[in-house]
Amino acid sequence: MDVKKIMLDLERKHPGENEYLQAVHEVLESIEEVYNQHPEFEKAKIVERIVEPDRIITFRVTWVDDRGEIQTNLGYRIQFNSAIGPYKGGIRFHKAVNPSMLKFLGFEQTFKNALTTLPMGGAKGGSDFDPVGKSDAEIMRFCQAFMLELWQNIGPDTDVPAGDVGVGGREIGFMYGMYKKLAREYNTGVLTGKGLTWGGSLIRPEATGFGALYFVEHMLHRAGKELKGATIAISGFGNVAWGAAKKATELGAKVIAISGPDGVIHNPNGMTDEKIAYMLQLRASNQNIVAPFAEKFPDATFVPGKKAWSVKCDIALPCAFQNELTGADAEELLANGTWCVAEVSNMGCTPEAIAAFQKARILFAPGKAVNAGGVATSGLEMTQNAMHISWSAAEVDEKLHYIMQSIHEACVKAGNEGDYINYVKGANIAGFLKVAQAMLEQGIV
Ligand code: 2IT
Repeated sequence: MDVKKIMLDLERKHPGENEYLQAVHEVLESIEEVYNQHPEFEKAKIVERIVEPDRIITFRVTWVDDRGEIQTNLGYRIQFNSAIGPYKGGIRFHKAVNPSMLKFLGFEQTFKNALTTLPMGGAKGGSDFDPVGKSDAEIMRFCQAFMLELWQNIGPDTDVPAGDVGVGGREIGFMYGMYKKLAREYNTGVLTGKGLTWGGSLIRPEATGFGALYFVEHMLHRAGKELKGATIAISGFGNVAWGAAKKATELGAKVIAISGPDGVIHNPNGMTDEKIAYMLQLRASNQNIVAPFAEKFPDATFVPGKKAWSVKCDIALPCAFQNELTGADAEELLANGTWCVAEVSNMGCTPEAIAAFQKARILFAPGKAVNAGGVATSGLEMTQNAMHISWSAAEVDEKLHYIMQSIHEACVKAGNEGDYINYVKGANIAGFLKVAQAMLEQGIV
């Protein structure tokens, strides 16, 4: 494989798709050596095939806002790879959504899903609909209009969407309601992240954050360190940040920062149950600001315009958006003595930030390994739906534990560089080999 040549070809075919090109480059760089030891991959042109989505579905979504004005957004579903199972991945509602963003996410999802040990292919969808400032009724009408277009492309054995940024339990509920009306079937397995009274899995809301902390526990344990007493800075305050804050606090760490697009909350005394519960209220308000946290809890302070990475911490957990932690942020964290960074958001760190952490030899793990507990628990939700049963919280949590441990082991095995575990390389190689092998065995399709 000639990484340079493949990247030049892709840049020519997909000019300006920066997030997608960044995600592909990171994976190709990591797998190059292993790939070249497998002439059968080269012969079957696995790399040339794996970097392009199977198909992209694009549609117009028109809906009426509360003032009676007609609004038009763009909707997408990117069915990236179905070598190891039906397409699976979240739906993102954010004003910056475009094909490049969803292609990067679908590409990452393919390898992440392979790491989970479960049979799921990779996909991603979404819209440039901006939930900020929208009423619940507007969100419902948008979700219904979105599903009116999408429903014929999805199904429990075809493609199973879930939530992502801007899409949580409320939105999944509205989308499922419309799906059910159109399909005239009670096909719960068509979406995951559902409500607990209609096919949702216990622990799914918590799973991305919980799984991330289980992964971090394994990383720390291997390095002879522990979570108890460690200070943690978390970016974001949504569903993923909430689960991470909850489990980190339960395990004895102190969450000293959360953040939003408006600035950072310094929280020197750590989290309480009340504070953690309030994060959910902030998210549900559709305002996308974190400042009210400091009005509600006087021992916390709000610093406008600053990121979570300006706070001195032992462990940094990006939980918000891609490329939210830059090279400059990485230098600031390192100067402040941070010794572990685990991406909980997808591609949360820029390539410069990752290079800085790896050069400093601190613990660093990529999103596709750390945050895989979310989609893994979606897989467990699909299993429960297919069996028409529901497992207890303890059963799901135990399976999630086992999956995160397996992912950690796979990363250590494939990313062991002797004196350093390169978790980026480990996750990319382990995920790639599984998908590539399946593609090889299924012929040229
Ligand atoms: O990025 C992700 O893995 C998710 N947004 C969850 C996807 C899923 O299908 O549960």
